[in-house]
Amino acid sequence: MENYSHIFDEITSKIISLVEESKSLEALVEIKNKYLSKKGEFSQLMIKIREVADKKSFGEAFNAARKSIEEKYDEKADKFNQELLNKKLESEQVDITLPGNTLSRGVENPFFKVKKEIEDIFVSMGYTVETGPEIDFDKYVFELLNIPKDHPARDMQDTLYIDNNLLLRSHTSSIQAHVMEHANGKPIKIICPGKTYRRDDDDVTHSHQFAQVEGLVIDKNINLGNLKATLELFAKKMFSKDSKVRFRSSYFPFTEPSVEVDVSCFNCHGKGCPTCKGSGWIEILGAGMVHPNVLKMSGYDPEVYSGFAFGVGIERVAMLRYGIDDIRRFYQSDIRFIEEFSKKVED
Ligand code: FA5
Repeated sequence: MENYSHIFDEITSKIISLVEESKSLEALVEIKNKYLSKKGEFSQLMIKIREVADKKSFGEAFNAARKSIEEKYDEKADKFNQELLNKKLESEQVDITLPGNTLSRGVENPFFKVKKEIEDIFVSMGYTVETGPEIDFDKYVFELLNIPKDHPARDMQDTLYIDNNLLLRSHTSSIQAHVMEHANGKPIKIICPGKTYRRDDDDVTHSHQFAQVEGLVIDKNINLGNLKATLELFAKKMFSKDSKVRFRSSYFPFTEPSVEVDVSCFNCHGKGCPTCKGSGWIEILGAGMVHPNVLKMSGYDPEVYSGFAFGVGIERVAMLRYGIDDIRRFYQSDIRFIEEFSKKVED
């Protein structure tokens, strides 16, 4: 077995001392290109293998020399890389004790807060939540609710018509009509929140676009007492434990009897104050027993089934609940209003 290491000794120690003396990563790379690349001076020595007898020993000597160069090279390259990293870390140092940028927390608009609270109260009483189309057919908004064409009650709920038959719904009672149509004469216990539209002049308590929550219960033996107990419970949960409700007779074509419902003033508890304009009561919704014609039109036998319905304005409830003086504040996107409201909630 021949020993060929002498062929590589000189160049190996030359390259190793160049590597040791190199002052930068770039200089190191230059050495690599010059000696160790495919065409490099060191790599080219391999060609001599053609001339030697013991090719195995030659290859081993070549590889041993190459290994010792590479070890030195890697050691030096690691040293340069570590120096670079240290420099970078020093220049990019972050003071983790500095205070961070604070993000201001969003606050829920009182409208959505109250909508959710109303839903929660009725869901806890076993109601399910239904929705319906905001653009609806005349049939559902009026006719199935016992308001035929040319009925004077249409004047109170004038709205935007897309054509003779299609319109922006003026109340959420239209959702009742949809649900009853698909219930196949079975009992119903639902609430229906949603946007509504009317040709009303905007003022502090009226908007041309507002929201209501409709309630509808249909079953055997449903009576006005059930309606009163339900709304009383709603008022107690929504406003205050000692809230009372008062029924005043009213008129809606789709209920008989019909009532306007007042809640005892949560501010003065019935004594009379500016909030309730001195009366001790505040009107919050319209309600009544479902009219026999409405039951019949949707396939219920009024001799067997009865029901109650109510419709409450969400903004009006929110205004009473949080002392908001103008309904238009809900739609003006004024951040100061929301901030003011967030203070009230935290108080
Ligand atoms: C109705 O809309 C009936 N559909 C309610 C109903 C349902 C009665 C089921 C019987 C049975 P009314 O027009 O009174 O009724 O409106 C009901 C509530 O919506 C009002 O009490 C009020 O809270 C709110 N509301 C009505 N008009 C406006 C308006 N322009 N802006 C804001 N809220 C309004």
